[in-house]
Amino acid sequence: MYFIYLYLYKNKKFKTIELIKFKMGLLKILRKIKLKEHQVRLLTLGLDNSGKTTIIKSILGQDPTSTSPTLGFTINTLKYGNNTINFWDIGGQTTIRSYWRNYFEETDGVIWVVDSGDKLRLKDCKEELHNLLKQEKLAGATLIVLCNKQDINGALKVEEIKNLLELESITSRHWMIMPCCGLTGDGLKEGLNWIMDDISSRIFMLE
Ligand code: G3D
Repeated sequence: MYFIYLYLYKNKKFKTIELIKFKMGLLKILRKIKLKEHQVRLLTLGLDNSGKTTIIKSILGQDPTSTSPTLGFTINTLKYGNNTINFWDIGGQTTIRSYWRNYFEETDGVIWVVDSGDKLRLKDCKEELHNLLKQEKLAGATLIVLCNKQDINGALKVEEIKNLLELESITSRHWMIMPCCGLTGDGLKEGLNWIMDDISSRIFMLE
């Protein structure tokens, strides 16, 4: 397809407007292929120790208690109705965060995991989240903030985290915030359903 495009372009068989139409048609075809394959790419991000791996394991029905720090990234696949979700679990240590951007391409949704008991690092958490949302490649991605570790005594509630992370200032994308507990799996099904519903409706709208 690309070579046909190059040939036509180089041989001046297209005017600019036709080129734009051709490009848009190409994009539509690519989107349809993606839809047909029903591949959804979700990035799981957040500060280290927030519970990203635990949450993914819980969602996948694996033992959530056997985690070790994610130093690079892992990809896990889950069948979800007609879709296949690819979860990218990326390490959150300070030294790794600058590499997050290497994984942004083609992302449909971001699961931002917050340790609701880690009050000291919430400012850091807010800054990282807002920096992330500035990334152009993530412009269309749906965001869900999961307030993890709700079982911990004194864990911050959803409303408090929403305010501390200044989520109301996010106006250019669909977002949601929900409570959860990675260890017990509470709230994860609801969170996953919400983000998948949002992504499905967005892809449908683009059709
Ligand atoms: P990360 O992938 O974000 O770095 P992990 O985080 O999934 O490795 O989890 C970090 C620690 O938090 C783990 O404890 C894990 O058991 C714990 N954790 C994750 N989710 C919950 C939760 O909902 N409640 C509680 N109480 N703890 C949770 P360890 O002790 O292995 O470091």
